[in-house]
Amino acid sequence: MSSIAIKDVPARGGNLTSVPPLTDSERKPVTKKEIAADHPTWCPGCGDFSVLALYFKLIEKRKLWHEKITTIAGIGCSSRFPYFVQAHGVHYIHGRALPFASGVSLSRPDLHVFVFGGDGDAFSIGGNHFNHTARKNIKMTYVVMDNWVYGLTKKQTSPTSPPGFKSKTDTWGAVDQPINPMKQAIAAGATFVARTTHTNPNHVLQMMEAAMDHDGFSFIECLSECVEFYPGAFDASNPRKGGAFNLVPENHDATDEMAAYKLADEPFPGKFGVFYNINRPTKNRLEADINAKAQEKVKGLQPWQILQQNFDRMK
Ligand SMILES: Cc1ncc(C[n+]2csc(CCOP(=O)(O)OP(=O)(O)O)c2C)c(N)n1
Ligand code: SF4
Ligand SMILES: [Mg+2]
Repeated sequence: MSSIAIKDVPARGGNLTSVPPLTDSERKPVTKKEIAADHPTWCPGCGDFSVLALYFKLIEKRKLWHEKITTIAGIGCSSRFPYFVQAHGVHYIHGRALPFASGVSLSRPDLHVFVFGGDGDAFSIGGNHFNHTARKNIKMTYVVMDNWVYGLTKKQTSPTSPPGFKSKTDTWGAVDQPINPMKQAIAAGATFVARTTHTNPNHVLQMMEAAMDHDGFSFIECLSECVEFYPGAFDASNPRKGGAFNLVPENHDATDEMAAYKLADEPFPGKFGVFYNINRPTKNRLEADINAKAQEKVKGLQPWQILQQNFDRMK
């Protein structure tokens, strides 16, 4: 992560104070080279590399300006994401990326906030935040890089690990019923719910773009293999490993909640694509409306006069 250095601020000539900045059409779009960190510290072959590469592709394709790129994460291997994007970003507290991102989203309507993280970060310690951010429909895109394991802490059972998975916390094999991220997201109130896998780059990019264009809380479960602690977990979804990558059928009605549940209930490898996509007013818009109405009432008053009025009312 870095703040914008003076050299990055687009300006004509060297005098930043007297020369007007370039207009959007005069500026050169940001390139991957400018925002990619030197060496992501993931293990060679980790699925997270491909998600990062596609995020860069998205930034280039959608011509996002440097100062508009906002990448937020919690803690985990996948959550190291913002370190590798040389733009505004936060590597926040474990499981707390969404509350932080909510604040950014609600206060900066000019940004589209991207949050990246793992299955543990999203559904264990961050489980409650996931549910509440989804139901509030706060505008952002949340990509959960699901590897069915805690990678950073070296192989503990995660909430998405399948029964029987042997880990440091379940040496005889996991016994708990795993979370189904897609069902969880739909039930919590997410208004855009999609599923993809790191082994299909075009599809990941397609899902990220659709999520970014959604006005609300958009959630993507992206299978992302941990080659160190759960190798081969997703082979059954990878045609190159003899598996099957099947798209959501064209006739699927993504506004039909029950149809979305049905897709989410299919056994692995299931389907890939947009399961659920509806329009519901965002918290961003509802709060902006309240603020606009309140401001209309106090039109013409200085901030101190508004404060005085409030104090007077309390007397
Ligand atoms: C409050 C707190 N509790 C526990 C930890 C230890 N911890 C760090 S990452 C992690 C889980 C990471 O798993 P996941 O979110 O699936 O990410 P991955 O590493 O698999 O990408 C845990 C338990 C922590 N850093 N902070
Ligand atoms: S431990 Fe697993 S998730 Fe973490 S960087 Fe290595 S391969 Fe990726
Ligand atoms: Mg994980």
